[in-house]
Amino acid sequence: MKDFIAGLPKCELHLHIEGTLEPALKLELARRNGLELPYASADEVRAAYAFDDLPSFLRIYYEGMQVLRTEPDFYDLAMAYLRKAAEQNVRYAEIFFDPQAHTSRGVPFGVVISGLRRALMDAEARLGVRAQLIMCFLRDFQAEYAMATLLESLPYKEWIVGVGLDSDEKGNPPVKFAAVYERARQEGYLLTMHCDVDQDDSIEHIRQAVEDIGVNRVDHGINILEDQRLVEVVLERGMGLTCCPISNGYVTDSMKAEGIRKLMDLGVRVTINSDDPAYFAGYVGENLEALQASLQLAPEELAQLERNAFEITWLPRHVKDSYL
Ligand code: ES4
Ligand code: ZN
Repeated sequence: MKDFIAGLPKCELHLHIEGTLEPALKLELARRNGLELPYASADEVRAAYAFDDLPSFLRIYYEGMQVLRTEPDFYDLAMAYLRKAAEQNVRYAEIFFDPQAHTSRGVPFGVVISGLRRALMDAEARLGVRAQLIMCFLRDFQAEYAMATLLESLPYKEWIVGVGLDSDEKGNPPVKFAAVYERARQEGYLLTMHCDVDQDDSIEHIRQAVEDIGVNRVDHGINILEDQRLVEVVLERGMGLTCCPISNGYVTDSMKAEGIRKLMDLGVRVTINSDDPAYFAGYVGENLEALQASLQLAPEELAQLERNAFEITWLPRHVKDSYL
């Protein structure tokens, strides 16, 4: 089974590039940028990764990314992920980045996206992994800052396939960003947003994302099972969900494998992804292995999960078809 999963051509649709920052690279970037970290080794960095819910994870995630300063830092970050992806037979990835986590510390938008873009181009040429970028807004910042970031992104529009929404969901519902999403749609961006697992208002947030905002897909979104009517809306539209089993186990008390099973049985286009693999200790291959072990999935079911992912990618139809 391990070999089958390793050989399966994969597609990753829920991956925060800042969440791929491995401890060894974190130390190297700190050294390169003349920053003092309170850790002497990669093991010490990892030992400080103590989180059991979304806010405690996010604190460590934002702290960790402060070593990212220059264009080559962002290049090295993305290139390291894409090398890992190639090793796991990931053929295509849609990669989230959080510009406000950098612009809010004085790193220019252009520095962030130029480094990421250069890595994507090199990875396609050298590793055969294709990827596109999705710009996420931080939902715990004001909507005005998201709108300013959207406007700042417009000169780089050709490098960004869509927008997302992440960070702390508590008290930050989708409709807070209705105007931002409307403008993003007008600019030609495709739309997704996080509706994290087991949040205070998960089902209402999913309803807003699907019905009020009209997103093209939902990140996480497993709680949709609480409302049969919404499940039917998603089925009718052929919408996908980007689920992250190992991440679920950190942010809640379980991987939510049974929920994923139910969604698969209902015919929803569920996909399996890694979220923040450097922090949750599992890239997409490990996520598929963990889910398979929990649900006893057959090879055909694993292949279907990857077909779901290729089917809901934001690639032109003819490119999509070349993967299916
Ligand atoms: C995230 Cl697991 C999760 N949830 C919300 N925002 C995020 N950003 C990075 N990982
Ligand atoms: Zn995420």
